[in-house]
Amino acid sequence: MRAWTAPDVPTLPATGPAVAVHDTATGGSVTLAPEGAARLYVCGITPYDATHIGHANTYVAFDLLNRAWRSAGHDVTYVQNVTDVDDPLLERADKVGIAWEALAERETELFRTDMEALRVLPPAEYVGAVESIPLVIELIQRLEQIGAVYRVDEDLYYSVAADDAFGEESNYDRETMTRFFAERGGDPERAGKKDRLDALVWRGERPGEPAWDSPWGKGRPGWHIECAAIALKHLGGAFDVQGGGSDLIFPHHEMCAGHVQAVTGEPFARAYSHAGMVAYDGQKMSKSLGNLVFVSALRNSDVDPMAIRLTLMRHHYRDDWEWTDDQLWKAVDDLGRWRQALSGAAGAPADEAVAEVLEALASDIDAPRATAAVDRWVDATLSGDASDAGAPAAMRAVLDGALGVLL
Ligand code: 5CA
Ligand code: ZN
Repeated sequence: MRAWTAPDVPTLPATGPAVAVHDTATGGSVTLAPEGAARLYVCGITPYDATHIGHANTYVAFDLLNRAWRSAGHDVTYVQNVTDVDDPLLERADKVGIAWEALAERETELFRTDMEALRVLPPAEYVGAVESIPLVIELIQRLEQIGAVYRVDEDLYYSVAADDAFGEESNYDRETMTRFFAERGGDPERAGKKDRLDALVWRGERPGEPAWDSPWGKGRPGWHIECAAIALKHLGGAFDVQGGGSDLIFPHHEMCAGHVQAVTGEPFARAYSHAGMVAYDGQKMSKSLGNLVFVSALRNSDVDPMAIRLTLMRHHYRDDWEWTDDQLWKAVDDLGRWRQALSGAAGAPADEAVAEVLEALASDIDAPRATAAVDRWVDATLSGDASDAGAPAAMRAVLDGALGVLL
């Protein structure tokens, strides 16, 4: 499907260092030295409601990774899915009485405009689940050939025993896995499964639900097989980073990795990177709880999207944190000062700040450190240091190109 319009990325005044990220699987830092283009997959939205600040936090985090790679001189092949058929989408469409396709299309379009406003670089491939059904069928067939899937009534399940590395992405114990599996769309109690954690890969047709032809009868894809098939097709094996929010560590990313590793025998991704959860009113911001702050609602009330972006970047992407409006208003004020410093004919020398922004982003996407370096340059400039005529232009370029803040 169509992605969104790419913002211009200016040439930076300096080249960034090699990029390292924290890897959930090993618990350590992985320096990513891609040969050729860096390959990034980030799980996309399930489009049944508008983009909220939690989503935006995750996509801005991986946008900073994308930009850090580009700053280091790499091309980036970025792939993202849209879960445009799944239980929550069908349930919502049913509740509000509109066609699920229309709901998915409307919310995907809103997401595109939100991402554009936040200056998130679009993926090279933006791929829907529905259009990927042939890929899903092909991957299930490969799993079938190695005996990794079995039938339960009209459904097909993936056997977690098929991948020797099962559990090595999340590193959770069985009890934690079972709890998250039940909370996040799994069905540990389903009778007839070989292992409580085996994951649905093909859901046979149910009355009133959309269904597509397959060798196993009409039905629709399971959730994990969708991202596994899309990533394998568009990025190949052992791509650089699989990204998403930390609520996707298990079962989603564990199962995606399992599905692909079982058939290819090579790692799904080199690193698994997870953004923290944003809370609101004391709980994780989530569509099911309804405690949401929508990006579009803020934009509709004249909030500068760059202030939303800065509010997110004041937090380390791996931290869990709670959204409050005063952080947003603080970001609005900060941007006012940044604009003022950039508008002068000269400013404080910028070399150090430029280097620190690039260094911070390359070391596990440390946006708080990067934005603090900008603050220091702004403070020095507003205190009257106008010794460098090239500084405002250099800072403007690094803000736009590396941090995605166009002022
Ligand atoms: N379509 C699937 C992924 S294949 C899905 O999880 N969709 S989603 O719409 O529920 O979430 C989209 C992304 O936003 C995921 O990476 C998810 O981890 C992230 N996310 C959801 N809620 C929050 C939150 N409160 N804070 C931070 N990230 C969140
Ligand atoms: Zn996914």
